[in-house]
Amino acid sequence: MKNILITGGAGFIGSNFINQILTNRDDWQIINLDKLTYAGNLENLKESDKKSNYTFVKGDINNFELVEYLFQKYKFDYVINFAAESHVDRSILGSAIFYQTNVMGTNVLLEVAKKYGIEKFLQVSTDEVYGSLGTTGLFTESTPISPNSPYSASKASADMMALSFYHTFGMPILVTRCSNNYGPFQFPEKLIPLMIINSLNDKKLPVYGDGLNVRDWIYVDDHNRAIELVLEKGKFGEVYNIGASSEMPNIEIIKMILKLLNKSEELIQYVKDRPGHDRRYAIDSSKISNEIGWAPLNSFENAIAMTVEWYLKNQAWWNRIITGEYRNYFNVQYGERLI
Ligand code: NAD
Ligand code: TDX
Repeated sequence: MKNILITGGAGFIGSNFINQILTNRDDWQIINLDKLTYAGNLENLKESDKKSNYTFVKGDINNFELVEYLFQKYKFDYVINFAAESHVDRSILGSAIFYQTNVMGTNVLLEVAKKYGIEKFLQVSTDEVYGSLGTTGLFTESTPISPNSPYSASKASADMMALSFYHTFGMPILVTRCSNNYGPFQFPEKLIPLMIINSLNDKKLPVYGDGLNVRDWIYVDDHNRAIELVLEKGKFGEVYNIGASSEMPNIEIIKMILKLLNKSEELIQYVKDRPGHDRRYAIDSSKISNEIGWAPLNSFENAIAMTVEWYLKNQAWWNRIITGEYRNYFNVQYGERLI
């Protein structure tokens, strides 16, 4: 049995990761440490919570004493750090919390892991640390780091810091840099869920700038399988890019969603561009594919249809987010389990 600290496991990618792992294996004891910011939703973990090898802890990765207490109690073998402020637009409105959580919080996890020892520490980073591409080319692991938003600059700091703990202290650090994810349980501030939900509510679809910014999309389960494999087979001190070679301009995705929902393109509304809006991201995943044997299993065409279907079937889930009711879930379910 391995004891694993997962941080930010009540968010979109982390909750999918936990649900997937606990369905597929029983040799991991998972402790999920999550602050439950606006982006954390314990309803995502309803099924996992029934499992005896899963424990939720409400808390902040910045809380050194709490993190230390958890390391003493559970003697973690692995740490997977998903916890972050993750939305670029919010980082433009206010950057302080991005540095607090993404940089300082990661530092706390690294320092405590250094103090108590750890078998593996995986830092979940992003392709946004590479900055923006022109019309051609791909991000490889040796593309220079050149983040453009307060969000991506904070993620770049965190992953550089994690790598510095490998070089300076010999810690067993792994870093993954993935492209844009989509799938179930994504908070409806991000492009795909926002466009699905607005379409269903016949609300306007705000397209930033000319709608021709390109992102490289990956289904969340493919990202999470890659994380599991990197944890198993990755080389310490190395970075692994993760992407599904699925580049698309935003407007194309929006039109695809409208078509799947049988809604009119008249809902599209071009709005003022995001300041500093990166033009294009595209990932070269040949390293993880050659060295670790990972490849995505889902095509964009199938997985976007599955995702639209999921939001159609789970209107109650996103309605509780829109009304704010999801914030009560912790008090109802977990009040007595606060430490
Ligand atoms: P998310 O915003 O949906 O979830 C973040 C989670 O972290 C939430 O549950 C939140 O409550 C928790 N959290 C925030 N601050 C915390 C703190 N101080 N202490 C403890 N928990 C805290 O994010 P996501 O989309 O699931 O992204 C997860 C990770 O993957 C992030 O590190 C993000 O940078 C990275 N990433 C995301 C994408 C993407 O497309 N969403 C792509 C590549 C990498
Ligand atoms: O209303 C919108 N209209 C719009 O045109 C929103 C929310 C977004 N967009 C555009 C901006 C981007 O070009 O769509 C694209 C995708 O936007 P987001 O969903 O905000 O994602 P992005 O900024 O690309 O960042 C995401 O991918 C990398 C995640 O939020 C990050 O956490 C991850 O690291």
